[in-house]
Amino acid sequence: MTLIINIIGALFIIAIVVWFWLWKPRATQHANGSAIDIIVANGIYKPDVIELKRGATATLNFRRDDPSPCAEQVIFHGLDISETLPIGKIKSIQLTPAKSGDYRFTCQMQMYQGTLKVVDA
Ligand SMILES: [Cu+2]
Repeated sequence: MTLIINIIGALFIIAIVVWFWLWKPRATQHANGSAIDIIVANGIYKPDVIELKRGATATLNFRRDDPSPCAEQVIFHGLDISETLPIGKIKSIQLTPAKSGDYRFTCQMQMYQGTLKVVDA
């Protein structure tokens, strides 16, 4: 009996380690001046890493499926953009990044997190 409990405990610890430290869902999408769809649900932006070309106008189509107030706003840090996302509808945000670099985009509480990678064309 003790052995079984120990095994369950060990599996639990492994699951926690994998979940919090090892498992990093990363889906990079390249916008390249065109439109890109981003789903807002279950605490993550999907995709959460988006590559844009500097100086090119990209359209980010946010679709918020998460009705909780947490997901209501999206803020692009360093780009002076913040928008309110309606539930279940597409919200298009256009941006033309002038400088290359990484820009974070988050909800107002910074629980949703994503990165815009602006690269030189
Ligand atoms: Cu939030």
